[in-house]
Amino acid sequence: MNIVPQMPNAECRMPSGNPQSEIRNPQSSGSSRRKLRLINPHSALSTITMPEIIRKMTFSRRGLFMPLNLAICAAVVPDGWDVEIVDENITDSPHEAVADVDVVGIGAMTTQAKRAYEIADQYRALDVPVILGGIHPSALPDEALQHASIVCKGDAEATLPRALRDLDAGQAKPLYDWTEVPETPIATPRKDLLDPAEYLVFNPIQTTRGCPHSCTFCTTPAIFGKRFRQREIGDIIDEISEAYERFGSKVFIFSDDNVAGNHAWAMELFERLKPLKVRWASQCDILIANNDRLLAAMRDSGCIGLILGLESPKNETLAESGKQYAKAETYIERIKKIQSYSISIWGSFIFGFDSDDWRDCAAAVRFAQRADLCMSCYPILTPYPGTVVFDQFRREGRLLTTDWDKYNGATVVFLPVKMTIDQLRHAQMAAFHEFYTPRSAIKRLKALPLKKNSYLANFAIYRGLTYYYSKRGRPLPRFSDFAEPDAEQRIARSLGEKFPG
Ligand code: B12
Ligand code: SF4
Repeated sequence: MNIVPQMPNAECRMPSGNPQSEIRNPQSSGSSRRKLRLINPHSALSTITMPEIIRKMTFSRRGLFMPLNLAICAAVVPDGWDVEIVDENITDSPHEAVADVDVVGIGAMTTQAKRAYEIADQYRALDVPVILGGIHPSALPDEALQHASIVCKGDAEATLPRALRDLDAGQAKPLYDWTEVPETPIATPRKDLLDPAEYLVFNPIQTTRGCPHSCTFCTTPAIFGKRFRQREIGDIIDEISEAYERFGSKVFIFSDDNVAGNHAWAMELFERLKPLKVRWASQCDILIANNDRLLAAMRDSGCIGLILGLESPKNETLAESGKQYAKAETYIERIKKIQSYSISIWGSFIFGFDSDDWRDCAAAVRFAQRADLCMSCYPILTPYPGTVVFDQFRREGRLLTTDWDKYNGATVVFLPVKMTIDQLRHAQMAAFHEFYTPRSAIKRLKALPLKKNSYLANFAIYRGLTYYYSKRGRPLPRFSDFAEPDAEQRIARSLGEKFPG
């Protein structure tokens, strides 16, 4: 896979890969209406393929989140276009390309990129124009253009309608960039094109885009801009009310990076949410703890839980990660403040920064336990294209692979500094194990008030983990393994590797 950006061609790449021919004009298919097929490529992390217990808890839904990106694309196509959405994450077999549409649009996060390119190549071979969009093609448009006729960078609202109109007129360009029309409003998705019975989360609601912070590992500022962009509050309220009327939905996920990044705007949103009497969860930065009025409005609007990107309880690591807007020593106090408003906190930590060894990973777990976090996750640092760490690791020759399937937060794709690759993987699994033991769950969640759903979720994760290790006959990972004289053997055994010699 090519990671060295190339200059885009002045002309569109052709579906057949032949740079001499023209992009097929959709109207040449004969029908007056045109048809767009939108495809969500398969990704292991979007499909529920867990032990039976988790399958039961998720009511046998096959998909985790409905593809909100494609429902938004469908909402912004110009008049004269019919749209269908194909989600490979809920189908029994992989999508087969058929030339029965005028244009195909494919969206991809990095973990979906490889499959997105395979599907795009199949359609190009059938001479069907392909538009690639989403986070990964936006970060590496030159790579994506090797598989597509057109790449849309950033928001579909500001790119897709222009691309389709230009295609119709036979004047399509290879690249459409949302920054050319930056004030285009955030659209309301067409959820009617998808089946609610297929998804665990059918009603994600996006309220904002962009982020002014500069975390070195995060794609958001690079792709969606360093300015918060807020959606029309009336549109958010309408989308929620409609979901309630049509599907009886009362619990929502706000699919944002930082739902209350702009306190004044968030305050207004929460006030307008109060009369709806819904419950919701989202992601946020820890600076909300400075604002008691905001926290009260949040609670009263139905907020039940927030994911906070904490990354590390160590200042040196926070500095390295670019997360310098709050000092580590203020974390506990701020978390307790948010919890005092009956809002549960899920913490997200990242393992593998250059400043960290396994002891720092263990310290993050102890911190999460001390802070009574109801859930937490420990992804391995992943240098996503478009981020500062990607450029740094590439410059330093530390990128081990650009197989995008491996950019999943569970694989080490770069050379760490203070840990071996195996130590880093072992630290991640030890963290999940030790954080989710029933004893740890009881200490964090306490007996009263009974947080039934949190207990169930903690138990399901622990059960999934122990099932995984017992099925493979491997010992459960623990941080104490690192301190044993035969640490290397223990780690290798737990990772399922043969120890040399
Ligand atoms: C909800 C969420 C999840 C959910 C569901 C994800 C899903 N869609 O299946 C869950 C919890 C499962 C999840 C998991 C992960 N996530 Co996540 N997630 C999010 C979050 C917060 C919101 C996603 C969303 O709904 N966005 C709203 C939609 C509308 O935005 P969008 O997809 O970008 O689409 C817009 C444009 O990109 C474009 N577009 C998109 N597709 C197309 C297609 C065409 C044809 C066109 C023209 C345009 C276009 O138009 C859309 C509308 O403007 C984002 C943050 C974010 N800002 O998006 C992170 C984010 C997408 N996740 C991220 C990551 C890293 C992960 C994980 C790898 C984490 C982990 N270690 O496990 C996994 C991987 C999951 C997988 N599928 O492989 C990163 C992605 C980085 C990258 N380069 O891919 C993000 C950006 C977070 C971040 N700030 O870094 N995630
Ligand atoms: S990690 Fe969160 S706070 Fe940091 S830049 Fe990304 S969205 Fe903003």
